[in-house]
Amino acid sequence: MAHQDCINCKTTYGIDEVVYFCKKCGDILEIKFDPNELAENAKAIEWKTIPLSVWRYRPFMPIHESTRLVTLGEGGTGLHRSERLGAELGIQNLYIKNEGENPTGSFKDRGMTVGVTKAVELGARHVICASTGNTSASLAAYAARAGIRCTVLIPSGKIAYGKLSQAMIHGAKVLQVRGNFDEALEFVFKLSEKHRDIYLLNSINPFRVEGQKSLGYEICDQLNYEAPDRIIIPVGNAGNISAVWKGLTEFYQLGLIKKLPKMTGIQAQGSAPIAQAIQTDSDQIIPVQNPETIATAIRIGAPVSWKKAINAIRESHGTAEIVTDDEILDAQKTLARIEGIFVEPASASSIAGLKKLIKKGVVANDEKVVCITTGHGLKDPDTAIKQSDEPIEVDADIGAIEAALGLKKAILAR
Ligand code: AN7
Repeated sequence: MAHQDCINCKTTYGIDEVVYFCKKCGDILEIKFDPNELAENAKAIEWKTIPLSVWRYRPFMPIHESTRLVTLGEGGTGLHRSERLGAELGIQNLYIKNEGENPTGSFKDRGMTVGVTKAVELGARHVICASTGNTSASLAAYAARAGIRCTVLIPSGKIAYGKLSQAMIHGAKVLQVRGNFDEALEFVFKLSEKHRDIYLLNSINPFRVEGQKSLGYEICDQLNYEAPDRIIIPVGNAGNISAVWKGLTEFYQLGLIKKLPKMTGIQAQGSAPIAQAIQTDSDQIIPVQNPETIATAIRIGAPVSWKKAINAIRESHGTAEIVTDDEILDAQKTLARIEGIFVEPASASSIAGLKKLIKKGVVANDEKVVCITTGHGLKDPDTAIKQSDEPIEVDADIGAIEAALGLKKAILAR
């Protein structure tokens, strides 16, 4: 069976042990499978019959066979060939992996279906997370599905309304902490240590990472087991880029893909400690005290999975880029207008990052690139409305409508 290993000192913990940080050195944990076991499990996958989804890869998930799954049908999101956007940006082979197509509208559902399934398996009746929005929306939905209690802590300041409405309607207890995300996260760590009956489901939870690794598997599956040259991902707490890399390396070790893509992380200016560490070739991050960006989902100053992310980027010979709010908004609008894909600002950072990297000559025009868009545009309708033309109010009269559209007056047949 798989086990939980400390990413630093390699201390091992059992798969059914409730432990969030290494008891020896305090670092975060990851699930490790014995490579032979993974190869054996791969044989159990019904590749031909089970559709694309997180649970297609059930034998690669650290969940007991008899466990009932808490699922809403996650994964299996579209990988959209984007010729028009590619032409606009100057590359030939561009794909958008649109994670907004998940049940609650973000990639978080991949991790939550596994995380909440594990929570129930462990007997938890109360789950908690801190969130910039999407994690709380997803956890609230899966907790409702499982019939267990849910508490979410969100930072003060602007929270995208779509996300907040989801956490609220699913019946989570929503606390808005007078502080930023990083502070809210510290509180949920403390609460779950102090009250052992509350199960922690932030992205340091390695079972969530296992669910999210399916995003890496799925991209390869959709490209016929030919990995792309590069995968570009918005980075906040850095759980996702780490998870995708884990999935890719597992497929590589199994011989299912022959090469590994360059992992490319994009952060927003004002919240970019990982990109800064990569660009300055540092082995440490300098946390940002008061992170700011219009992309509220990734307004995170002290990413907990930074070590895993830096490792993924360096090992894969990838890179990291920083984009401004204006670049993010411009990319959001372009994607919506050229490809018909509406994503929230944080998600558009992957497109903004790609544009910048092409301009800098880092991304070559013949690379096969997959940009991951992490959350649906309806999550944050305010930002979309602010940068679009307002509806034009007209009289209920054909002439008035024609005038507003700049059409010639209709010539009525006699
Ligand atoms: C749309 O919901 O951290 O690098 O608390 O919602 O894995 O943190 C959200 C993160 C990118 C960054 N895009 O992913 C939360 C939260 C969207 C997001 C990210 C988030 P990570």
